[in-house]
Amino acid sequence: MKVALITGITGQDGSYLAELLLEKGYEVHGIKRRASSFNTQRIDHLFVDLHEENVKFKLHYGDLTDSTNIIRIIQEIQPDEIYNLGAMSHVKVSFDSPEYVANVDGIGTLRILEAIRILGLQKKTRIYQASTSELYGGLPENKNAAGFYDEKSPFYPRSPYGVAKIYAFWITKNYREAYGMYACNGILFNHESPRRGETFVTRKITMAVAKIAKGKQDVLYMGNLNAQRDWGHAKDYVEAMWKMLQQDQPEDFVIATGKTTYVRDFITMAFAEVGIEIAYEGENENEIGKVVQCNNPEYQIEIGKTILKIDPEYYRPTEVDLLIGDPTKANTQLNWMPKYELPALVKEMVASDLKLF
Ligand code: NDP
Ligand code: GDR
Repeated sequence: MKVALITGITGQDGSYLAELLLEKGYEVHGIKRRASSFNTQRIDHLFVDLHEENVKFKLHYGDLTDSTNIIRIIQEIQPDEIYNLGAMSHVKVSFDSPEYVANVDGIGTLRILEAIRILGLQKKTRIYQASTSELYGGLPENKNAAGFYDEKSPFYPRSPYGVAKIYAFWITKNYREAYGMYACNGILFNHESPRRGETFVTRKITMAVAKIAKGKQDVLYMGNLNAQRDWGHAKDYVEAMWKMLQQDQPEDFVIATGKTTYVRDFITMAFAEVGIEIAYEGENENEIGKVVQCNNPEYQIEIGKTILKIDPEYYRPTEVDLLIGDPTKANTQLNWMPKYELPALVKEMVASDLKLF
């Protein structure tokens, strides 16, 4: 039986990955942070009584800022695979706490790699590093000839988060080359789900759609509606993470859908799920969205009501305008294909939030 350790197991991806690995017969360990209130909602359904025999799912208290604790946990578990998903993952928040982000998202990765080296596990333990399309920074001139970002495109990060993750990318590559470790970077483009954190743009929108439809929220305040993202489903993306660690040789892969969508179009699609059509008026911070029609008799929304406004508070000091990835290498070498299209993802997220509220 293979043993896996997941940092960031309480997050969106960690929860789907834990489910996938348990299904595949792995013994799954996860690192969770001590918090003053429960932070395990996404994985509560996986818990088993530790007094039972053959327990295959176990959590350990820890933090990526604490080397001794990381070394002890890895020594105790002797994992075959480590998935380093733990991170302060919010791009806008990284401008507010840049030093912390460097410590967790950058040096945290080094701590894992060093733990493997100190414990002499470089031939046994395979490592997945959660890299990101934020490394590209969305510079148009850095796209390939076909208009996509791929494994060869230059990096130009545009936030403290992106800069911390670029350190993690290169230190992972360096340890692979210097010490022969099986260590891979998955350069994942945005991926979402009903379990997406509530302050990321897609989930913020689908929650607001559900609340506005049910009369529990008046207005959705947004930042830059003109950003474009390549959005996939987290369930598809965790499968790619696992596949990356099952190859003969460790390599880095772009995981994306190859399609990009404006934030404003995601909003339109999400409101359409509850039968609300909106029209946009104005430009940038003067912009508002008004109800044009509501063809769902279940929801009593007044025609002409303003339900969307811009709040410049949500703008970033430096923005990544457009992301679109080329997943050809993953398609061919990993035999990885996304099963979800964006309309199905939007439908699932809105339906889930309607149930929640
Ligand atoms: P989430 O924000 O949902 O989860 C982050 C996880 O990291 C949580 O379990 C969180 O714990 C944990 N964490 C935060 N700080 C620390 C710390 N100091 N020590 C240990 N653990 C910590 O992120 P996602 O699941 O969406 O993303 C997973 C990884 O993939 C992240 O590294 C992210 O940067 C990266 N990524 C994500 C993409 C996406 O579109 N989702 C795209 C590309 C990369 P807690 O629950 O206690 O906060
Ligand atoms: P991103 O995701 O920064 O791409 O990072 P996010 O959903 O936060 O933003 C996407 C785009 O939407 C614009 N936007 C808003 N964003 C938020 N959060 N809130 C708003 O109100 C809002 N209005 C407009 C943003 O400006 C941006 O352009 C995510 C994270 O999961 C990272 O950890 C990961 O590495 C990358 O995706 C790939």
